[in-house]
Amino acid sequence: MKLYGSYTSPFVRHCRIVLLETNCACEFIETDQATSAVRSPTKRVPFLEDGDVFLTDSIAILKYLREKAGQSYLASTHELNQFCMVNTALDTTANLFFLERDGVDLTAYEYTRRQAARIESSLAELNQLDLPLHAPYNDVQLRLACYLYWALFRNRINIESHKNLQDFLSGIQQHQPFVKTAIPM
Ligand SMILES: N[C@@H](CCC(=O)N[C@@H](CS)C(=O)NCC(=O)O)C(=O)O
Repeated sequence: MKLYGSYTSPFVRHCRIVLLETNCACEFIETDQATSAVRSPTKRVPFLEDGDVFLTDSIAILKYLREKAGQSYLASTHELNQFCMVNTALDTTANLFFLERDGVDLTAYEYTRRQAARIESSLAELNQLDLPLHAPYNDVQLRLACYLYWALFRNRINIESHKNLQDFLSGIQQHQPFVKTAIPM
């Protein structure tokens, strides 16, 4: 099995955490944007190869890895909805990050202002979740931690007024699979 990705991507990190949690043997192949543009129709990382299986989105990859290990994945509608909310905030934050890096003034358009507002309202809602302070963590919580860590690393969000999120993030920074997949400094 081969996982293609970068060490900074929060989507890839979630897959790497699950590989560690499930003790699944997998080669990690560091992949830049030029390579993913050629190798994957989505032109993004992560993507995964396992014999005849070729998966091009972290959500499918996570389902594949959890099921291979006999574990459940986003089993309830409620959990799936929470996952979607975290993922929407992550996707939106990543889009604005790439747009700003390409020189777009994010305050100049109704669309980008609405994206920024979506991030703030999602963070406020996520701060209301019942979040654990130690393992075990489910895939909603792992996704949330990968998102918060990356968005803080990229200076895209401020969670000073969200104490629940801060405490959750402090706790998960003791979880070995999370520690071992930290963005290299
Ligand atoms: N929905 C995808 C999102 C993956 C994604 O956005 N990956 C980013 C890296 S963080 C990427 O490869 N972006 C390159 C681009 O958009 O050109 C997933 O969950 O795998």
